[in-house]
Amino acid sequence: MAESSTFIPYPGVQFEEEEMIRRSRDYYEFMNKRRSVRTFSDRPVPKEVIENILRTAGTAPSGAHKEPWTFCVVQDGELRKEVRRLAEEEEYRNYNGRMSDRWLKDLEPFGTDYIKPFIEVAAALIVVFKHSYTSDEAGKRANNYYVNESVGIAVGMMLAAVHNAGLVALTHTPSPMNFLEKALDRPPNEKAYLNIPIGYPAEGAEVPELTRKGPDKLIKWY
Ligand code: IYR
Repeated sequence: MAESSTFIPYPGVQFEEEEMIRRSRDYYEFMNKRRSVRTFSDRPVPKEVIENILRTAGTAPSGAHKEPWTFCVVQDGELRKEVRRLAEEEEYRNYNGRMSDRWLKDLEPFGTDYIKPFIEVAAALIVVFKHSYTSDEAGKRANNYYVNESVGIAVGMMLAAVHNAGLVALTHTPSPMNFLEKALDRPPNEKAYLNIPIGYPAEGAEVPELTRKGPDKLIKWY
């Protein structure tokens, strides 16, 4: 919406109840097949596909429609090598002292460690930045609202779009993540939020066996 409060008719979609039931079930069953994958193929993905996935993320709602996000697509080999080096440096310290024993135990079923080949291998690395504030044209600071919520929703929609394209992703959280701001030369209002390799899964990729909360645990009706 522009500065003014112009309203237009909602141009949305509607379905008959029967179709609504079918579509909602089909979509759940489809999304229930999404998994985080840690081993990627280096097979390239068309630029148009990446762009469509990120445009989908950009349809997310945000506080006061400030759209407080930037999605950086990193494909350059040298830059990815550097990002991997910096990420592994932090992760090494995480796995060797910074994470508690309990945390390490909780991660055991997932087989993660500080070595992160996917940063270099996957078709693209999507580094998501949140805008803690925005600078307007005059260089004046403007506020953003509910930034974490907004960017989290956008990333969720991005993950659904990746799955819809038949690709896989991993929400990687090197911590601290500020090395990404420097490596990608982002402006001071942008803070790294998530590092998300996307692409084809490696041949024979495996994922940990897990179950999801059923509706009785997931939902409380009042
Ligand atoms: N950031 C580390 C550790 C890690 C933490 C959680 I919580 C995970 O669900 C998975 C990994 C890493 O990416 O290896």
